[in-house]
Amino acid sequence: MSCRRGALIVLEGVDKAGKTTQCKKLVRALQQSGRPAEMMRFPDRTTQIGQLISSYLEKKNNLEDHTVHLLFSANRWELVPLMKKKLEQGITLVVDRYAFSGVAFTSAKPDFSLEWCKHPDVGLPKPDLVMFLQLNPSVAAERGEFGTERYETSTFQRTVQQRFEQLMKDPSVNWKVIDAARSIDIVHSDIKVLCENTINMSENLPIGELWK
Ligand code: ADP
Ligand code: 2DT
Repeated sequence: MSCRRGALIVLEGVDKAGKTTQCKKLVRALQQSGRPAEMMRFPDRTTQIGQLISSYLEKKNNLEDHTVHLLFSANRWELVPLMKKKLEQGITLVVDRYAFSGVAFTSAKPDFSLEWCKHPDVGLPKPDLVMFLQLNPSVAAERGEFGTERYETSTFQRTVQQRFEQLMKDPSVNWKVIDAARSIDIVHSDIKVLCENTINMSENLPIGELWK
């Protein structure tokens, strides 16, 4: 078996920055160039924990704020064995949101510190690359109305953006900021180059541990 592992690549950013569009396009491009790649997203709403989270986001149930934070984290931990298996098989994982969204969204609520929010995710597989799709809220607004899910308001999203900016000051994470106001194709070509370099650089390195 080949000892070259796949890369763990995460896309983050506020609502409508283009994360889902770019994840799908990136996976297709990597596959077409002969590199095994799969997409994942968090929250993964298909598991039992994911279903609880999904009905919370749809405002069908109410959960206490600490509790839902821990559920989001548990939803990542429950997928860690599968993620590690795929990475070890040489599959690159392109992930739509990860622990950074977890921290940015909960810490945008009153009385939650960044430190408290990070704790449950300490030790998760560390992404080899985290791309932050940067988009001004006024440009995001032109991409359509907010939906009806929890957190989908411009005031909350502005605070989330500030929390992401705090997280991006951490040099232990390989952050790259991408200007997401450009066309889908131009953003994609930037992302693809960054990913190909990351896949080549990380294939012989062990998978790291986040925030440890
Ligand atoms: P996110 O996953 O970050 O919420 P999406 O990928 O779902 O964002 O994109 C939100 C909307 O914006 C979609 O209608 C999508 O087609 C559109 N969109 C995505 N990227 C761009 C872009 N670079 N320029 C213009 N519209 C875009
Ligand atoms: P989408 O399914 O549209 O991406 O929205 N969130 C996400 C959290 O509050 N904590 C987390 O750990 C994660 C991964 C961001 C999902 C919503 O859930 C928020 C928006």
